[in-house]
Amino acid sequence: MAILNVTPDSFSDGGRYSDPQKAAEAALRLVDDGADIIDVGGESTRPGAEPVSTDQELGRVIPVIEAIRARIAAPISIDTRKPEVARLAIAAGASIWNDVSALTCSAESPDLAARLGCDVVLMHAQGDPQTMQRAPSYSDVVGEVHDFLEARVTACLAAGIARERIYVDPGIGFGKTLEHNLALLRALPRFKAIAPVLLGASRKRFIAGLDRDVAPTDRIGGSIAAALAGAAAGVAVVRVHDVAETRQALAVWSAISPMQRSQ
Ligand code: HH2
Repeated sequence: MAILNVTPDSFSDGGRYSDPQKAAEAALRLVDDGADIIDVGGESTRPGAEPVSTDQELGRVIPVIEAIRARIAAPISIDTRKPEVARLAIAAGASIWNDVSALTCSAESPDLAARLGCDVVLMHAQGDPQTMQRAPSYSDVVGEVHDFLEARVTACLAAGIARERIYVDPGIGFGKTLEHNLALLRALPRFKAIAPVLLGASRKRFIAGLDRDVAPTDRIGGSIAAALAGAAAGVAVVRVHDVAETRQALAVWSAISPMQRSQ
């Protein structure tokens, strides 16, 4: 899954694709690089980010989704917490609702997703983007994230979302310290028992916490290491900025890995 943020303030690629045609060209390049899904986001969820209104978010993402849909057949996902944005994005051609609030932002979200018949990504976050990194705290981070995701899957099934449409995501960097992130990355196989897993570790701060404190664009090596760890743990989808580099690393790793070769 390739990240395409149409925001002025995303932590890594903010401000690059305000023009819909430029965004569609970027999506074409990402597909050429080997992306299977394009994830379009119109609201930054980096720590401390300001929320945007529904109209602002719609104004950013809908023209971009229309422009991509006109040129590319790859599935498009919409990264939003807002049901109205998801509804109109899916009408414009998206088929996946990627929600960092796991469809909890609005009580109507699960019913709407069931009616839309889209795939859903349910991500765990502690707190909201503005405050989540102030003092993340858990008594058992893996157990609490696991139980939250399991409960959200149960709620989504009850709302009528088909099981095969549901993905879960431990939410690396969303209300988590370095130690929390590492514990979750080590526990990925446990989450697979709930639903297929999506992992979003690309260019995130925990990478700088393990090496030198470099800028997001200089975190590609660490991002690839996390993607490979995810693949080894059997995650279904990796959400990344650096598609060509990640694809190459996965191709080499899967050619060498005995587990992959025997499949
Ligand atoms: N991370 C970000 C945004 N959306 N969705 C899922 N499912 N999983 C993630 O880990 C995830 C996500 C944050 O990264 P990014 O989109 O690169 O930055 P920003 O929120 O600043 O736009």
